[in-house]
Amino acid sequence: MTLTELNTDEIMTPYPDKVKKNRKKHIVAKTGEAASCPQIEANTRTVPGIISQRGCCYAGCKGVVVGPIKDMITITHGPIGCGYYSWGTRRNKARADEKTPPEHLFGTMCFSTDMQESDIVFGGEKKLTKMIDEVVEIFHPRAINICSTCPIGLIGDDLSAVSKAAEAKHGIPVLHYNCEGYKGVSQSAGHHIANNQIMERIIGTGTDELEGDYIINILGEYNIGGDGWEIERILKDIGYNVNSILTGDSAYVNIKNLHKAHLNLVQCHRSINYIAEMMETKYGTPWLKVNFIGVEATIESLRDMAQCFGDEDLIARTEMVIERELAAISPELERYRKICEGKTAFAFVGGSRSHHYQYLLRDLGMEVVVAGYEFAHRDDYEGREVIPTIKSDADSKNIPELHLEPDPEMYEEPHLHLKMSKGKYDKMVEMGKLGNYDGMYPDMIDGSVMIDDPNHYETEELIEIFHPDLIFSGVRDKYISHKMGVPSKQMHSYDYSGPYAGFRGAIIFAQDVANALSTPAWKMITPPWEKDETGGDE
Ligand code: CFN
Repeated sequence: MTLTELNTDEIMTPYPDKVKKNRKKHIVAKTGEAASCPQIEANTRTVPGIISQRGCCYAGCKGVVVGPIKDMITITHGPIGCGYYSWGTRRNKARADEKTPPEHLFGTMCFSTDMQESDIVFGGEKKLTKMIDEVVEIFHPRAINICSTCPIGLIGDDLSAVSKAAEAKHGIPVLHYNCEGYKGVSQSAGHHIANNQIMERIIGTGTDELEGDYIINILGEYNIGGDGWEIERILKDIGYNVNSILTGDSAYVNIKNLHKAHLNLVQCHRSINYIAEMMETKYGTPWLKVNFIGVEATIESLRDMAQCFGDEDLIARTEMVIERELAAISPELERYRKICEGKTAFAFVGGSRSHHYQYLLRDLGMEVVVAGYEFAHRDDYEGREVIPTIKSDADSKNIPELHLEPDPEMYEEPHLHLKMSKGKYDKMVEMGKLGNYDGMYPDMIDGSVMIDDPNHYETEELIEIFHPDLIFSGVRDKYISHKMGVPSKQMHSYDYSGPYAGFRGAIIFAQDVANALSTPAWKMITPPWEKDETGGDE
């Protein structure tokens, strides 16, 4: 069934009129008739009382963007729960390398000021200062992040003053983020705050001369389950020099030199588009939207990159690596494809994966019939060309933009290292020939549904209507589908599996999906709609 046939009102029946009016704007069905995406309401406040899947501003800043920087100590200034629950759950892996020895790896540790009642009453600045002193004395980090939680904003601790004093005392950068959980409407505000601070305080401060041609950064890749390493493996093989992956397995010492790269790749646009755009303004660094989730998508992204640099050798080497990788994975992929073909799925993830994973599922012959984002903005659904900038976005109102000018000393002619002029590049993007991973709607199949900030109740209703074979979601809604007899894969942390990116990742993903689809246990569960009212089977 498609949502057009169903009529959204039917799902919304139990809602009060006001809620119904609100939620209707967040659901869009794709019909063949609509030439472009109908407007979808996004990045607005969740209706209070609704069990949303969203996280908070602190989660977006600390958990998503700055937490994974492996050689910085990130202190959660707040009650212990915020630090504890954001500790280790995202599976952003990191390891030592020639610039970052093991004693500078802090990603597996959790640092928090553990604010108590008396600190809330009398203020937590002294406690934070003491913690910084201790952390420096014990661990000697290269730099420190301090992330605020809700109560810190409410009691008004002056993080700026504490950080400045600590910098003067210890001689290392101490960055603070006013990312109190309640700011904005979701994680998205936290991404923006983190992007601004990294741009202002870290990028551009490095003086290393990076060696070689084709120097790139991969922005918006967090190395969940090792995704970044698989991407890096492929790119290095082709001949690229990867300066830094932001922020998966990244180090402060590399991020300082981000501006020395020739091209920024943007994997997750939602969490890091701000840095990509600001770097283009300040340093002239061009950026390309890519997607390394899915075999075909990976191939297209690799070809796009080679096109940008325009070097014949690089193009030839790209094709060679593609051919070799395809030969290695195709037989196994085909085996799993036989199990997966024709099956349907839901994809409910944050702000980028619900779109990116549609390519990988399509490689397996599966289609996503309902896709939802927790906190995406309208351009993630509708595409940048439809909505170039949306000034009314809830989080942009709360977060001051950094107004950057080109830096005369560091600004390079855009596309200097690329064979393609800026004009040609822009034209090719416009024609959909490069960086074509923009907006989810164009990639959805006819009769499918896009839903913004889906909640527990709507998830149940949609499962009952569409009967998907598999649901990709997070830990909060995973068990809703399990109880309904539908298997679910965590798309945030991959349920201890991964990597899923690139070529080798596709095989691991295919195996996990095929396993989930073939597990007999799911057939033994009677879904609620097949039970009578007393809870017994009909
Ligand atoms: S790794 Fe990314 S890909 S950064 Fe973002 S929007 Fe989250 S933590 Mo969970 S899986 Fe998710 Fe995206 Fe970008 Fe992850 S879809 S919700 S804030 N996300």
